[in-house]
Amino acid sequence: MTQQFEQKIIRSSCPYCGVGCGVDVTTINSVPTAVKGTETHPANFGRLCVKGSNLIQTVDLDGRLLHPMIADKPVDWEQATLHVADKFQQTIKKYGPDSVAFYVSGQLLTEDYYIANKLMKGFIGSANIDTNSRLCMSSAVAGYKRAFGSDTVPCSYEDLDHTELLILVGSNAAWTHPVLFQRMEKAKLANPDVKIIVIDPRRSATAELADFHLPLKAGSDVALFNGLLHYLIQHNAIDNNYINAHCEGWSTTAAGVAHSDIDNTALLCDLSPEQLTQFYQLFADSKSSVTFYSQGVNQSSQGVDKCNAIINCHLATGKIGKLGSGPFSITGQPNAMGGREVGGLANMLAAHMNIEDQNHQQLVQEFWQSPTICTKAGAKAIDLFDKINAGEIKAVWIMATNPLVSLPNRNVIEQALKKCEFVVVSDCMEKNDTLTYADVKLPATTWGEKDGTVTNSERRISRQTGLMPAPGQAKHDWQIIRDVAHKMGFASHFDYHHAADIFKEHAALSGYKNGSHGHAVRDFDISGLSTLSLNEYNRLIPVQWPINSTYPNGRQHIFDDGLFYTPSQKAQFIHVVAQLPQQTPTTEFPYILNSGRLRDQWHTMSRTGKSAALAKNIKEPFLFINPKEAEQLGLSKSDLVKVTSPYGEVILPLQFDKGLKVGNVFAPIHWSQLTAPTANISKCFGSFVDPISGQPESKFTVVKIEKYNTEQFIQCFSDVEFQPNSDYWAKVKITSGFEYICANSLPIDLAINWCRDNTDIAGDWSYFENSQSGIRTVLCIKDNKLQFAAFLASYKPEINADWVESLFDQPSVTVEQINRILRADVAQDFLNGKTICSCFKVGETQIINAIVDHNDNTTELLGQRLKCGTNCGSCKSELRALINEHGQQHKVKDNQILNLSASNNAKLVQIPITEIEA
Ligand SMILES: Nc1nc2c(c(=O)[nH]1)N[C@H]1C(S)=C(S)[C@@H](COP(=O)(O)OP(=O)(O)OC[C@H]3O[C@@H](n4cnc5c(=O)[nH]c(N)nc54)[C@H](O)[C@@H]3O)O[C@H]1N2
Ligand SMILES: Nc1nc2c(c(=O)[nH]1)N[C@H]1C(S)=C(S)[C@@H](COP(=O)(O)OP(=O)(O)OC[C@H]3O[C@@H](n4cnc5c(=O)[nH]c(N)nc54)[C@H](O)[C@@H]3O)O[C@H]1N2
Ligand code: SF4
Ligand SMILES: [Mo]
Repeated sequence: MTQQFEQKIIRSSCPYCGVGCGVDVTTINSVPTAVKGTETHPANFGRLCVKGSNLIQTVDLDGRLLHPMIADKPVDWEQATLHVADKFQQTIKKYGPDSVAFYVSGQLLTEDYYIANKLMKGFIGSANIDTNSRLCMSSAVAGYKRAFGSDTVPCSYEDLDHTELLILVGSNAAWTHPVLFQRMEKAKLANPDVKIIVIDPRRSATAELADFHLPLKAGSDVALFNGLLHYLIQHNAIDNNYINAHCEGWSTTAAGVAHSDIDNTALLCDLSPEQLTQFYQLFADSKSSVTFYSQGVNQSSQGVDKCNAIINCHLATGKIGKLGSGPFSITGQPNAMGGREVGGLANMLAAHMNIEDQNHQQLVQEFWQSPTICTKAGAKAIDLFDKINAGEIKAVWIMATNPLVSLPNRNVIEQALKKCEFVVVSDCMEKNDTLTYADVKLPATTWGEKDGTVTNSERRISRQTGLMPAPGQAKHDWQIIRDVAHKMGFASHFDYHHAADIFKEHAALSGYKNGSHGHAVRDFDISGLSTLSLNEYNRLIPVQWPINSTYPNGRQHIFDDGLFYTPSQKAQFIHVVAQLPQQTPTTEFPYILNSGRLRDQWHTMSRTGKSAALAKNIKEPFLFINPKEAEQLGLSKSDLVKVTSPYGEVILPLQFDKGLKVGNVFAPIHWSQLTAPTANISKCFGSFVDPISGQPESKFTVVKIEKYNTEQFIQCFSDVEFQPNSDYWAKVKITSGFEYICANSLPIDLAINWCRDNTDIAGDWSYFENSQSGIRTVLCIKDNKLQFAAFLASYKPEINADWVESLFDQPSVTVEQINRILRADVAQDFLNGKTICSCFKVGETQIINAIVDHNDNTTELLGQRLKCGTNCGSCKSELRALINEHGQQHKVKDNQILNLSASNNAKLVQIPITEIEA
């Protein structure tokens, strides 16, 4: 019998960030084998970043949850959904609708999200449905709503191509929105007059592209933008016509910044008056500007005010609703926007309607024909878990998020989940920190299997498409919710057979009683998509909302007519007052801990953690500290430190980062109980939230830092996964196994026993002590195949993982290779240092050599020589940083003037020839 061979190219979208890139996936017999960016998708025009490029490595079934489970025993779907429905109904009957809650995710598709919200708000009758987007963009939503009367993102990616001035505030787009970042880079290359400013207390990878970086004091953004407004007023850079025609609240807001002069602002922001003037003058002089903001703005106890301080400056200069201008909140998750559209937050109704507006309540109930409708806001994320702790919420259903790792104050969340009478978790993975506390585990499909739509940061709706069948008994989230709704007695209202049925209903609701003759009274109107056939839905071309009879093909510049969605149709200036973050450093906790993302990992690593390629750049968590500060503390690179806040503690290796302000440290968010149990940074953050949005202050907590003493570091490579007995350990994937980095003070005289006891691998074990390097090596070989290798030393051995991995990949190893590993004698080809370019595996040492030896002082020259940065381009910021650090601008022959800053406006500094290296 000949085997059928079916190759297809299926169009979908990337499941990671809010850029929302289109992907073309090649499948062979329904197995995805290759991925490339969709040339025609307006979000990426064919580009993908390193995460998108490595998607294929993440679709295996390792670790997947494939059966519904009750109390850790597999059950069938009938039992599982009946049990969930019964428990929820009993709880509601006994304690009322507000005794139950859903905690969902911006990583659900719009269809999943829509019916979860419908079930809770229209049928259970509570608004206790909140989402991890609360931690992500709820401040941005509240900021827009205060200013525009609606949650409308006024910008498009095309604005980035046409702006004169791009201001990135609290955004590390080089790592977090890489494809957009490359678009910014391209715009600057095309027009060198374009200025880019990065506003971030930390010199991030994004700052490498900037004309200048303003390292403001953490949390001082309101003061900075109030200072800008003051400057604009003082320098007659205000658009009075625009203000008079289209805005309200100007006089109070203008009067409110009367004291925000340069000197005061400089003090509040810890910046020099010159730095401020440079920024302010550019804003005043530029005809167009985009302020692109993300978590450095949103994740703050003043997040909403930060947003309005930014929006105020755009309104005051009329820089909104025009090509190349606007306050652009960039969303993180692939479908944070879809969640906003369906009303998936506890303080919203569906289709951007207001939860406390009686007309809207009536309208939604009428449309849903529902027995009830919520009439007040439900519990926002932090309150939701507090209410579980207080015993008010007794049953919770968590979907597509891992709150134990991502919510602040882990100890409190853990306590809540332990206490909660009934915890249901829908996830695609078998294990995560939150699943540990689930009474019921429901196996969900994930990217590659799911079908539906997502909306990206520029309001563009795209299809995510199933590439392969659901594995095991996994079901789509919408199917799981539908089945539970049926069991709760709401079958006729949840009669959906395909995601398209839900989408069309959602689209119809957005247009329901929404103005007449195509003039929508509510911003979110996609009624133009409410009659799609299944075929049209499947072939939906990415389109920006609104989509209605006035804008059948979408609308790019939503406020181009100067009309807003407030009762007066005027935009609102909001008077905001700068405040300090909720905590202040003390003698006990003298440091400010900031947290955020790394280039190659996604959140709690449930997906990116499967990719060996993505583990190459940074493979363990760190506490980044300014080297000067480390010196004062007597700490050296790669020491372990204990970081303690008033809320919890973590143990992390130290890394130096000269780009950190003194007194500030930074740690990535990605590690959990499964990957580095002492490194979950959310333990250190308190439950401080913005009073309006409820978004936690995840960028600021006070901490103390102490050296954590250990005797030895162990770097292990293993065929099998294991739990190292170690004070600290971190795990990453290699192609055929795992790499572990451990540190402990166990008396491991018999290192070989430690390795054997921990892994339980049966094979031939051998041991070697290299007296020269001090590295002790333990090996296990079975049938000539390498099973395990560990390198132990009193310092971090940092053996090149590519080398060991290449040996693991071989069916058998030679005696010479065995001897080499025993001596920890890395083969010559692998002495390249830390991987910088993951696509072509180009190491730091190679890059530095090219810069130093060949004077390759542009990313293009490095790319020509080593190929680095020429595929996805995600590493270009690091290439630029290496050029800045090692490049020999100093190799100047004559007494030349050196421009020490990338900025054309920066002061030129004359360097005497004697200080210049030969
Ligand atoms: N590689 C990768 N990309 C991602 C994600 C991921 O996990 N990995 N996650 C996605 C998601 S959900 C999100 S929300 C986005 C987040 O995208 P970003 O917001 O760009 O990323 P973060 O690293 O969280 O934080 C951005 C910056 O805020 C700065 N910051 C801290 N405090 C302040 C402050 O007071 N003021 C200012 N101005 N800046 C401050 C930090 O130093 C940091 O550099 O990324 C998305 N993209
Ligand atoms: N200190 C600190 N904390 C933060 C942040 C920070 O910057 N600093 N950032 C915050 C932000 S912006 C965000 S967005 C959050 C992110 O934090 P989380 O949302 O908690 O993190 P994820 O790892 O994305 O969790 C997604 C879960 O859904 C599962 N999953 C994947 N696909 C599907 C699916 O289709 N269906 C179902 N049911 N499950 C699926 C995955 O296996 C995983 O367990 O973290 C927040 N926490
Ligand atoms: S920028 Fe990268 S992670 Fe974001 S959608 Fe595009 S490919 Fe995916
Ligand atoms: Mo996010």
